[in-house]
Amino acid sequence: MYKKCFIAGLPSAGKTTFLTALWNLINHYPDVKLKLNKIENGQYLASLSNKWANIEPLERTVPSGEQADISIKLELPNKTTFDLHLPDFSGETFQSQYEMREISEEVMKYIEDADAVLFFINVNSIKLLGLISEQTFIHSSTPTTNNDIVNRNPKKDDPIQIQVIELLQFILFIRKNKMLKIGFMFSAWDLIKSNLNDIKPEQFLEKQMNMLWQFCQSNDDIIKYQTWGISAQGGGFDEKELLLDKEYPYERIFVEGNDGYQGCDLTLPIYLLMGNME
Ligand SMILES: Nc1nc2c(ncn2[C@@H]2O[C@H](COP(=O)(O)OP(=O)(O)OP(=O)(O)O)[C@@H](O)[C@H]2O)c(=O)[nH]1
Ligand SMILES: [Mg+2]
Repeated sequence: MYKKCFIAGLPSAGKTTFLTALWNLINHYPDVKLKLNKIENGQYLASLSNKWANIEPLERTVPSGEQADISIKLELPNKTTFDLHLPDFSGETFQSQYEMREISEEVMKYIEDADAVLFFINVNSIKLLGLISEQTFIHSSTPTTNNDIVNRNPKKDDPIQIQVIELLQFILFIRKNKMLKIGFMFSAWDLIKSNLNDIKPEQFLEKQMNMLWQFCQSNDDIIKYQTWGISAQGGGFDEKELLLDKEYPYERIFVEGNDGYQGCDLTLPIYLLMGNME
């Protein structure tokens, strides 16, 4: 059996950190849903794994350093094995698709064939909403000048959820509206735990990214989605000492589902998203 996960996300969405943590976890932790059977080309993730274990920043994935096809042989609970293909694309690849309407044939092919999409969104890139009464407004009498409009920088100025919706529309278009299974992976979830402790990933989508939530609801004939809170690094670099105290690096990983699951199994979202493999 052969399965393909498409990993999408804007720059700094947490894609490479997830893949590196996943690699470390399946190599060292026996109690995962999908167990490691054999790695075909693990060089890339193995080389990042040390940095991750020592809480050192990973380098940005630049387009020339993309790993289009990482292949891992995994074992299902019923012992059958399958090859999981995952790419580590650069966030710039997705942003140029958003901004320039350009996409490489390689990425297009991956999108067409994918069994599921893991869409990474760094919660740190989302401005948390509050009540209108809590906001401080600056009332300006100066009308917006033409210059402001001309200087709009879509990558920087457009809200993340607008960019995500646009990218999802591209993906649906490329797949000719074939049913799309999406896992929204809210990365740096440790920041949410320390700020909005009891919010579940599904509520985060509905409350903090309401337009994206509505987009998914109104397209439920072609989109099936799940939401996950993911802390693949375990915390920020300012918490390094605390994180290094753990006996095994994988103990820092934190995954939260909507059904109450809280643990370190990064393979669980992949397993549940793929569905019907056994
Ligand atoms: N606090 C916290 N920060 C995280 C976590 N995971 C990733 N980050 C931070 O998020 C930033 C981006 O992470 P990457 O994994 O490099 O993101 P990427 O999606 O691969 O980005 P590109 O390679 O630019 O496309 C880094 O500064 C990470 O340290 C986490 O679990 N917690
Ligand atoms: Mg990366």
